Amino acid sequence: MTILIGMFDSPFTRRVAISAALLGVDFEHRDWSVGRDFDRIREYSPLGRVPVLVLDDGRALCESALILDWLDQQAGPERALLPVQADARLDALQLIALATGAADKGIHVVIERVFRPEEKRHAPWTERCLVQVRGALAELDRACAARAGQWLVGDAMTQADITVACYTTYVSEAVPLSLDDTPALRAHVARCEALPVFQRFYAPFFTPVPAPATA
Ligand SMILES: N[C@@H](CCC(=O)N[C@@H](CS)C(=O)NCC(=O)O)C(=O)O
Repeated sequence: MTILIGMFDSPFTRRVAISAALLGVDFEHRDWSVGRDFDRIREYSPLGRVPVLVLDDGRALCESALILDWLDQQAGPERALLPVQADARLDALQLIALATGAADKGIHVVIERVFRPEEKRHAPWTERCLVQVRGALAELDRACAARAGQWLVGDAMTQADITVACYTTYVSEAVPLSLDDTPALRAHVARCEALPVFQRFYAPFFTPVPAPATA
């Protein structure tokens, strides 16, 4: 049985779990923390990050974009969550890139808070990251406003909706950051988060405990 390693407060793990469920790919879940279970995770991925998807043949995929691609390959082009048609694919990838950038920069802010003692935090760096997060969210807000009440790309839910929702929820809870300035994005994310599959694979942000590597 395919194994998914990672906690669902990780937006990267979460988008994989939601996508797998939507595509009907079963997995066993290992609810391992990147703090407490760091060494155990590194037995599967040298990066010590989650998600990791361990396939039946023992291969361990260690990047959510790669795992999503594998899931889409299992499902085939008709059911794939990333659109196949060129324009739709580009639109979806652009939204995913913006949401990914927001999550990446949001994580920088979280790391400053969680891993650095207060006297070692560098406020200009945090401010810069927040400008970048807000810029990406504002662009996503415009995209959501243009598609109000609809899925972001085409007539059905795509990976753009899943990733935008998972990553925006993460940023708003973990940074934390209000979505009041991005009401269309907030509404779109709320619509996704209300779906049973999003609720099933959700855990509130859990502050990781930094753990040094043993080797
Ligand atoms: N680009 C990677 C990012 C994975 C990632 O950064 N995961 C976080 C969990 S939210 C992690 O494992 N952090 C621990 C670390 O980097 O040491 C992906 O999409 O899979």
